[in-house]
Amino acid sequence: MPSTLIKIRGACPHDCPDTCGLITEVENGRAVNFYADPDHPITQGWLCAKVRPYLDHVYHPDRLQTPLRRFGPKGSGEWQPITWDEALGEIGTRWRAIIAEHGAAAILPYSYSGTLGLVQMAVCNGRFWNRLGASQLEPSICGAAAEFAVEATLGARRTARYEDVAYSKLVIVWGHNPVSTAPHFMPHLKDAQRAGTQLVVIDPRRTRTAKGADWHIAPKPATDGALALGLAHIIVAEGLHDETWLAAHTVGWPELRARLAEYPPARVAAITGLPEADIVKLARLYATTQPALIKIADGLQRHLNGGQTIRAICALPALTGQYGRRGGGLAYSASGYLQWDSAALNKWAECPPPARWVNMNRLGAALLGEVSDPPIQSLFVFGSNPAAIAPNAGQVIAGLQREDLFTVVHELFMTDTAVYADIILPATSQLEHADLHKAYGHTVLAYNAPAIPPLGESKSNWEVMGLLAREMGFDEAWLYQSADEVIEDVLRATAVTHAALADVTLERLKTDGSIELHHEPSVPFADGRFPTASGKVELFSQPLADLGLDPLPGYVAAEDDGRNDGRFAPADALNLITGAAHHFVTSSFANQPGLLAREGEPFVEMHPDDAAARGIAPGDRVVVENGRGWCELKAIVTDGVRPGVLASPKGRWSWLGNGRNVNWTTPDALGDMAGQSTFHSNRVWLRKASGG
Ligand SMILES: Nc1nc2c(c(=O)[nH]1)N[C@H]1C(S)=C(S)[C@@H](COP(=O)(O)OP(=O)(O)OC[C@H]3O[C@@H](n4cnc5c(=O)[nH]c(N)nc54)[C@H](O)[C@@H]3O)O[C@H]1N2
Ligand SMILES: Nc1nc2c(c(=O)[nH]1)N[C@H]1C(S)=C(S)[C@@H](COP(=O)(O)OP(=O)(O)OC[C@H]3O[C@@H](n4cnc5c(=O)[nH]c(N)nc54)[C@H](O)[C@@H]3O)O[C@H]1N2
Ligand code: SF4
Ligand SMILES: [Mo]
Repeated sequence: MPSTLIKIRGACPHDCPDTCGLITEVENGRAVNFYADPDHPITQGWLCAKVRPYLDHVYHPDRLQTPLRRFGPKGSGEWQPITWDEALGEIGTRWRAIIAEHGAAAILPYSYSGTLGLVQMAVCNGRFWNRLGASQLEPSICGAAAEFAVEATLGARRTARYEDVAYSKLVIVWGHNPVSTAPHFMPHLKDAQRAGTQLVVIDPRRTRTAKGADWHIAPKPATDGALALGLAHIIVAEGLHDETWLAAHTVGWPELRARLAEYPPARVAAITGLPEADIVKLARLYATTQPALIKIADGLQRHLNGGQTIRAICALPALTGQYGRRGGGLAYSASGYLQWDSAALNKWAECPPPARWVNMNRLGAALLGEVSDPPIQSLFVFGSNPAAIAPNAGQVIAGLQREDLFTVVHELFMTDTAVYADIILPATSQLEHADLHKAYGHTVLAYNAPAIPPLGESKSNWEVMGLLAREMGFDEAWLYQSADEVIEDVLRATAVTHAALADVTLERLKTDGSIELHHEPSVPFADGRFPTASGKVELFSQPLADLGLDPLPGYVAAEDDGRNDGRFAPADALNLITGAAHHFVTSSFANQPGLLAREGEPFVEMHPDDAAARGIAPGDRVVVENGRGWCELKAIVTDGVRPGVLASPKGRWSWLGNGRNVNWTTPDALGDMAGQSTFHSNRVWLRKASGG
């Protein structure tokens, strides 16, 4: 009998603002073709280099297919396949004993961005763990400070539609690399450039995005706050600001104006390492080329002073009256348009109050005793790979090696983290489970229908939550809904406060695949209303003052000390930046041979002067190190990074490389707002590897 080919529509679950529409063609239960949904308005029929070969990811020979129990010492890699019943029974037995001795707060779930789905991520982060009374994880590894700073200043995260860049005469992409990290913005930007839009990129590294710019400006890392205030200083000194707009739409302008006196061009040049003339030129360009769009993401703020940096940048479109103009303003995130109803996600009303919050950036320290009373006795990891992606990896791994820590990892692959588990549970891929996706770059909602049956005995996150709930004897119906019932439940609850969802039903999502939600006004803040307490742009923020933070945008020189224990000469320190790799999404896909080949072996970029001073030649093996740890990389010598700066992409798996990746050096100190990670405030020293 001839087999039939069926087409299933889905959505990309990965941590990327584009949330593309996908089509999987299935024959006899096996996915045979995979490509972009031509009808999805953002995707426009093409996928990025990472996800195009997705079937190699789904059918990777290393996919975990059964639950495993460790039988050798922790991390020894000795595993015995067990049944789901055995795995769940063992988890239940261990947890009941831990709860009896320490309380459920001794159990910590750790998850982040393996998938961004409503069901498999948002609801799985909430319901079961809240019912259990487990510790809560503070989700601060990515963009917490920027989210906090933008909301404090503008009231909400809203962003222009990608295609509206056609109206921009000037675009400043500031500490963001959309060629790699928001690829579907790029064709719109390229079209605008062809029509005459000028592009400025501000980044210490000449990224793929910077290579396509009219002007690449490379400041010293973490000095962007001073740069923004310096630009503001010049704009005001030259009378290029919009006094009328400021008077009508902001609070705190007089106070900010007084502060700007502290940022004359000469001082800003000294702080940023940029020529004074460039700062003046950029200020004039920004203030006189309108509409002018500033586009940021999260890499820029992964510094000790990241929150204030974003506050200072947010002030610029206010100063020039660019908020609310099509083609102007700030492009950051669309997340503020649609926030899932928290009660429906979390079911707080029927759960014990939150036990306590553990900052995910402090995982190593938390496991090693920083969190006590009760100490963390069990860790349940899903949708994240903390041994590879969390800062200060040496501490994280020391924590994971604790013999008395009961660690369960729910994963598709034997990751750096799974290696340290007591029990591993096999997880489904996006092609094997249902979900609903909103995006952080746009407002298209997309349903992901399961295309193929789960591989082997793998199960989805939400299915596992139900099994854990049964094991723990919970009987609330909302722990046992199907994925579709969860979607209906959350959609219904969220529609009460979101008019855009009024006619969105699961049925329609299933038929249409994706639905574009329309918000009024379509240009953010075009109605002149900002959802802050004052209804205006809060240049002065009373809520920040109440938290003991600087209520005005400011710049603080905050540098990591590299935990220098006296072994390293302070004058030789360099700043290591570890942003996105083009072919991986953090550590996802960094085990896929085709993508690994395209990315090449783990490398670090350095300026020729810094290489020469250390006797390093291109291609040499080098050690990047500080008091926290070290890792070995291949030297790329290039003027694409400024002197004093090293760049090495994040996401490498340690056990596929040298046993260590860049996070052995990164700091687990917290930033100035919202417990933010500070990966890029990383002071390191560089030397040729012995024998390299
Ligand atoms: N291909 C790919 N795409 C991804 C990811 C990935 O790993 N790979 N990760 C996803 C995730 S989790 C996120 S949060 C987003 C992040 O998206 P982006 O923020 O665009 O990506 P990053 O590379 O983290 O950071 C952007 C740039 O910030 C620069 N930078 C660092 N410090 C400073 C500074 O002090 N000043 C200035 N001006 N620039 C600085 C870095 O050099 C880098 O080029 O991307 C998502 N998309
Ligand atoms: N040095 C350095 N480190 C960084 C950063 C940096 O800039 N520099 N950036 C940080 C940022 S912005 C982020 S967001 C984090 C991201 O860090 P993570 O959130 O840990 O993201 P990934 O590395 O993609 O790992 C996700 C894991 O989830 C698994 N997974 C995927 N889908 C599912 C599923 O449905 N169920 C289960 N159970 N598992 C699944 C994948 O196999 C993968 O191993 O990394 C941070 N790490
Ligand atoms: S990672 Fe981003 S660009 Fe690539 S397919 Fe997914 S959503 Fe689209
Ligand atoms: Mo992120």
